[in-house]
This record gives sequence, structure tokens and C-alpha cells, in this order.
Amino acid sequence: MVLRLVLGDQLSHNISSLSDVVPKRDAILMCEVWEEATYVKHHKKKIAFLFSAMRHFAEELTDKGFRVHYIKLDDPKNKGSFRGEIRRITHIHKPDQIIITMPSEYRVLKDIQDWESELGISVEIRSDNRFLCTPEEMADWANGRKQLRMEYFYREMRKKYNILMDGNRPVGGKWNLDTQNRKPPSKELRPPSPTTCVPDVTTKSVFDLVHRKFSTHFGDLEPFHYAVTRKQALQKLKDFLNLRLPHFGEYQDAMLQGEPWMYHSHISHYLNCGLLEPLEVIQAAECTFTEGHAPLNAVEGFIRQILGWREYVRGIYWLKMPEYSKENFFNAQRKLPWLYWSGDTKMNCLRQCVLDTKQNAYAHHIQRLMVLGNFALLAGIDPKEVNEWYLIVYADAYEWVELPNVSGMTLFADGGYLASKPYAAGGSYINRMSDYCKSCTYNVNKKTGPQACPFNYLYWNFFICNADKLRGNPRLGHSFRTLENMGVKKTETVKADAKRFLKKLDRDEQV
Ligand code: FAD
Ligand code: DLZ
Ligand code: SF4
Repeated sequence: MVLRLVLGDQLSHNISSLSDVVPKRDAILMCEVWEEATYVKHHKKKIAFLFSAMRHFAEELTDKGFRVHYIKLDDPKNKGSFRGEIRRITHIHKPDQIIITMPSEYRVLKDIQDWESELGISVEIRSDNRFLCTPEEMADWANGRKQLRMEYFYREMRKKYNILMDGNRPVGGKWNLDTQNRKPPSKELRPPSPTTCVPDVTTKSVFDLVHRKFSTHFGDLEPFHYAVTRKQALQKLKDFLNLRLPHFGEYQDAMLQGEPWMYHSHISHYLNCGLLEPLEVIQAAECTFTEGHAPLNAVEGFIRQILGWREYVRGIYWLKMPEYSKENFFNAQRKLPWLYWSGDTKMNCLRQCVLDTKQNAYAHHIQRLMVLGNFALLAGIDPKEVNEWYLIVYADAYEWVELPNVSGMTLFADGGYLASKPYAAGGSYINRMSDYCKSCTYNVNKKTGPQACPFNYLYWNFFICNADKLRGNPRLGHSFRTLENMGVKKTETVKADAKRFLKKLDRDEQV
């Protein structure tokens, strides 16, 4: 008998571990384990989503005629970890071999790599066939390059999969159409409401489990509108392609109070757990362009996120682990302020983004990068604490994708391996791309003083404090020239304002 272990983010019927499964001979093991649910205290909605999706996937496998051992979290026999469960099940069923698809996280791979010697059974770890670039291909591409830039990686991927190509050239003549994208939101903008899926009996019984076992975890469990089956996830994708994709590019960076979903796809958690596959999503998006339903700037921008960024960050993760998780270029030491959990702050942009996150286990890219992340960067919060927060709060968060986005893209903790410069910004960026500042206690146009938007002085304070590390960066020449022309008096005021603000932040006083 061959025992095939399917992890919670491997819910794809064509996953490599199941490619040659023999229904009468083999068994499939899936388990809800305490260790995975608590190695960080995941958002309640994330746990409910994943457990419900796992249970539905197990039912689908059973309906297809496979023998499935599904271990629920509160099964009294449950040993609480992958290793404990595999040990227990192999003891009972005595398989000749264990087959598993490569786990998405370094932590789990290291654990699995010594099962074979511990159990005395062959353990085959197969490549994850859902990703479009293998870690080996990424290593080849990176080899000998001084700088790794997503844009060049993305072009190779376009060619490899023949996506939006016209022979050897990109359709429309340009690889990247971002100059046509990223408009500020207009007052009248009313994004369509997202499709909602009604929780069924399986999901409701998971709610009960989450209430009982994870009541101290962050986040709201309900309302719960997520898809939990592939069929539902495909419907969500279809609705995105029809209703939102045509405007995706234009409003990709826009933020509106009370509109957490905007024109984004909200499919990252389905992609990351396997209910949707990247290539099918990319090809479906390409079709909307070829059939004339969405413009090229929107479709190219969307495809770049999945074929480019998603694969690129995974490549970086496997190239740089385990050292990547310890990077701290700026030696940032501040503890994570309580406001990241409570949303209790007068800074309206931060408050809105924390509250959206708490309610939905979702915030879109610019909320994550330019509000929540930008603040963490400017305030000098310890990357370890910031990474843990991001890993907890989003339904799509797994270390392989979360860590490069946080340590690399957002905090520049890797010193510029992933991004060419820090994504630091003052209040004017947030004001241009959102309506948050209109309802804020602070004044975005004021640069210093108690009424001034804290992003404004924290921004300059960040460059003052990290000048020795950043001055040589050719992309920051303009910022340093402005800083030099600022004059001693203004520089001192900026420093004093930042000091006063950060002192309050450290005491968890309301800022
Ligand atoms: P859309 O805006 O509709 O984009 C389409 C798809 O492209 C996404 O579903 C996602 O699969 C992919 N994508 C877009 N940007 C990225 C990116 N930078 N890296 C990888 N894939 C991308 N994404 C995660 O999946 N998990 C995370 O834990 C995660 N943490 C992040 C933390 C920070 C600080 C930042 C700045 C970004 C993070 N992202 C993460 C990337 C991105 O913000 C989310 O993928 C996106 O917001 C998910 O929403 P969506 O499905 O509506 O995406
Ligand atoms: C995220 C998560 C959670 C909360 N719980 C489980 C679980 O109980 N069982 C499981 O198989 N997977 C879970 N996951 C997803 C895993 O963390 C993910 O599969 C690994 O991180 C992959 O390396
Ligand atoms: Fe955020 Fe500053 Fe605007 Fe307030 S004024 S919402 S703190 S950017």
C-alpha cells in the first residue's frame, strides 16, 4: 500500500502526489493538526476557510472512489502534528511507501526530510506541479546575475508559457503597460459587490470548532463569504473576469474607505491552497482580452501579478531560505504596536486597513504595502514581528509568499535583493490614492507639528536615520538631495516630531 499525504494547501485534484494513485491499493491521508493551526495564531477566518476547504476536498476524493483517512482536529487519537500523525497511521496501516508533494514551506520540508530515516519507510517528495517555475529553474535564471529583477523574470515566463505573445514579441509591443494603470479613485467609483458563498453544514461545523478551540485568535469569523470548494472558487474567478478585470489595471492601487475589495480578484487564498491553479487563471484572463471583453492594460497587469510576482517571490524564497527569515538590513528593533491588532489609532488609513483585515482576513496589495507595510518600515518595526503579523492575519498567507513580500518588498530587510529601493512614502501618496485623509484627525498637508500627518515626518526621519545605508542607492538621489536642502532647523523639527510620536507608539498610547 502507498500512503499519500495531502497537506492543507495541496487541495488540487491533479496534484503530483495523486497522479498515479491506485484506488483499491492506496490510501490518502489528510489531517487537521494543532501544530499547523497554532505555530502562529492564524486569523479565525483563515482556519475556518482552510479546514472547510480540506473537508470538502476529502469528500470529493471519497466520492471519486479513493480511500481517504481524514483526521479532524478534535479526534481524540489526533497526535497534533504531521509527524505524529504519519507515525501513528504508518504504525496501523504499514504502508510500503509514503508519497507527498513538496510542501510549500521550508519549515515543513525540513521536518519531512527526516521521516524516511525515522520511520524506515521510503518517502518520495515530488515536485509541486502547480507552480510554473521550479526552484531549480529559478536558481539557473539567478545564477551569475548581479541583480534579480522581476520584470526580466516575467518576460521569460511570458515566453515560456506563450502568454500574450505575438511570435517573439509581446502583444501590443510592450511587456509592461503600467503607465496606463494605477489611477487615483474618483469620487463616483462604486466597485461591484463581491459574490458571496453561503456557509453549508460542513463550514458551520468548522465554525463551531473554531469557536471552541481558537477563540483567542485574531479576527472575525463571520460574516463568512469565502468559497470552500473548487466549483465555488471557479465561480468567484468567473465573476472577477466578468465584473472587475476590465478595471483592474486602472484602479489597482486605489483605496476607498468601506470598499475593501475594489477591482481586485480576491483569489490568492484559492490559488495558494490549490482550489484554483495559476495557469488556468492566467489563460482565462488572456481569453478575456483575445475575446475583446477586457483591455490589454488590465489583463497584462493582472497576469503579471500571477505569472510574474507570484512565481518570482516563490523562487526567491527557495533560493534564500533559511537565511532570508533572519534578514534585518536596518537593524529595526521596535516591537509591533498594539494598534495592528486593535485598529485603535487616529491615523485613519491605518485604522481602516487594520479593520478591513480583521473583518475579512484580506486587504489588497496597496493597503498591505503602502499603508500597513509603509508604516512598519518608517517606524522601524522588527521584521520578525512584522512577518509574524502578516502570516497570521491574511487567509492567503504562507511563508513562501508572505516572507519575500514583507522582508523583501516592504521592509527592504534583505538590503535590496528583491526590490531596488524601499517603498517608503509620505502621506501625499496615500492621499492621492485613497479617500482616507478626508476623514483623518491629522492633516496630510502639514509636514511637522502635532497636527501633521505622521507619515510625513516619519518619512524624512527614516532617511535621516538610515542615510549611511541608503545614500549610495541611485534610485534615491532625489530624496537625499531634498533632505540636504531641507536646512538644519527643519531637519531637527522632523527628528523631534518623530521622536515624540515613536515614544508614544512604544508606550502603546493612542497615536
Ligand atoms: P490581485 O490584486 O487580484 O492579484 C492577482 C493575484 O496575483 C493574487 O491573487 C496573487 O496570487 C498574485 N499576486 C499579486 N501580487 C503578488 C505578490 N506581490 N506576490 C505574490 N503574488 C502576488 N500574497 C499572498 O498570496 N500571500 C501573502 O501572504 C501575501 N503577503 C503580502 C504581504 C505584503 C506586505 C505585501 C505587500 C503583499 C503580500 N501579498 C501576499 C501579495 C498581494 O498583496 C496579495 O497576493 C494580494 O493582495 C491578494 O489579493 P487578490 O487575490 O485580490 O490579488
Ligand atoms: C495553514 C494550515 C492550517 C491552519 N492548518 C493545517 C492543518 O491542520 N493541516 C494541514 O495539512 N495544513 C494546514 N495548514 C496549511 C499548512 O500550514 C501548509 O500545508 C504547510 O505550511 C505547507 O508547508
Ligand atoms: Fe493616513 Fe496621514 Fe492621511 Fe491620516 S492624513 S489618513 S495618517 S496619510
